[in-house]
Amino acid sequence: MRILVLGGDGYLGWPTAIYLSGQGHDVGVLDNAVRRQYDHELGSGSLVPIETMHNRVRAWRDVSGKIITAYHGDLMDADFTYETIRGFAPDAIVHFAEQRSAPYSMIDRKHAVYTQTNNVVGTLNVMFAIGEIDRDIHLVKLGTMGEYGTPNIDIEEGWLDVTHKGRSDRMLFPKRPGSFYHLSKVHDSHNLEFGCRIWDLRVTDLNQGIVYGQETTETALDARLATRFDYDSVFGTVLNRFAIQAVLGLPMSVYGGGTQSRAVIDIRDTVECIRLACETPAAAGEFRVFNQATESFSLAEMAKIVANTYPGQVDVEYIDNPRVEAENHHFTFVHTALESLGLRPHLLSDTLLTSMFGIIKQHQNRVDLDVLQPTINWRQTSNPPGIRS
Ligand code: NAD
Ligand code: USQ
Repeated sequence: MRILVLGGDGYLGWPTAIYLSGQGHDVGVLDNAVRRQYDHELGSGSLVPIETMHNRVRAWRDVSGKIITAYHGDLMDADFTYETIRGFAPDAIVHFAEQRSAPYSMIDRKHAVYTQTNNVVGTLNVMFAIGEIDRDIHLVKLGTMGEYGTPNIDIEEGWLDVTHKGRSDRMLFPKRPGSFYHLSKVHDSHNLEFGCRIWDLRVTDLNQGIVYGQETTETALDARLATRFDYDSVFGTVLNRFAIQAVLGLPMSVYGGGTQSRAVIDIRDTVECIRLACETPAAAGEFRVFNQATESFSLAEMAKIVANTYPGQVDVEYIDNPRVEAENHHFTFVHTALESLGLRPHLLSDTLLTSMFGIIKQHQNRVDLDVLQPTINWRQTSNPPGIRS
């Protein structure tokens, strides 16, 4: 298949692109490198050194003999988006290209507006391009488990059968997300479901849980193929941060009481889920939703697993929760669709954490301790301090 990976320079987009290429697909990557600009803005950076998008593509050609076509540009630029899609003529588009940090979207008005504009308008441009150029292109869109929030009923895969006052309907599962970023994903989901109804688009919305890990089979082939590894309090995600704190001998920063539960997934399963979704496209007019997560834990349980796996003493520090989120709640979610397509999940208890510790040790001299502390408080409309320029 011809597969265009939007956001192909990011944490997940790059390993996905080389995985799909390694599996025999013709792959293109599109990115505007804005993720690297957020690093400059925040004074942070990837723990593991990463090459530019063009160097990565060259390195992949050297290592595998396969060509990935790179497009540098912004999805907010409709002409560029249309031109790229017309030129590459994909069978499937995998859309990772959004501002994906919840804390970043909560800094202040400017960052909330940027996040929602970038994400919603970028997705609308892709949707219209598919609508005008070729409606058979299957759009595989990254959503997030956080779109659902923490409802007091089990979370289904996108849709809910409801009977109300004697009448029944199949409805989009109600959403109650917890940040302006997560809200942007809900807006995308609604726009895409509408596109399926009016233009017969084929869309798979992948409501992914929190990803952990840094290495896939392909990124491990050559140091130039490494993907980024974020540990700062804005872009670093919880399990990756806990693993880094363990190696540095710092206490793991559990926000609030640690009873919040979250869905998680191993980075090696992310790339496989994308392959499975691409190779079994949604039907014309179908808005298909998969919950792309394999397990869930409370934050305290995650900290305990990291502490038990790390060969040394690790402490936990309970920090006043800078976020507004339910701490005692029901959390059960259905995740059978991808497994029924053939996903064989790696579990958190598997070996990945151990290999992460090795990678972290190798690069621990690059850590800037200042960027580890959380500085963005959900209760404030403006969070200037702590954001370093
Ligand atoms: P990332 O920030 O590392 O990668 C996103 C990439 O998209 C970046 O390289 C960025 O430069 C690019 N991008 C952003 N806006 C763009 C635009 N307007 N035009 C062109 N390129 C643009 O993020 P990631 O962690 O790889 O996440 C990828 C996707 O998966 C996101 O949509 C995110 O919401 C979703 N997701 C991530 C996780 C996670 O734990 N990392 C979990 C669930 C869902
Ligand atoms: N948390 C801590 N300590 C930390 C960092 C976070 O306790 O040091 C807590 C947060 O309060 C939250 C949970 O861990 O309850 C998850 O936080 P996170 O920063 O790891 O993840 P989140 O903000 O939810 O966002 C990440 C990705 C986002 C993706 C989402 C999947 O950045 O792109 O959409 O995970 S999900 O959470 O399922 O919506």
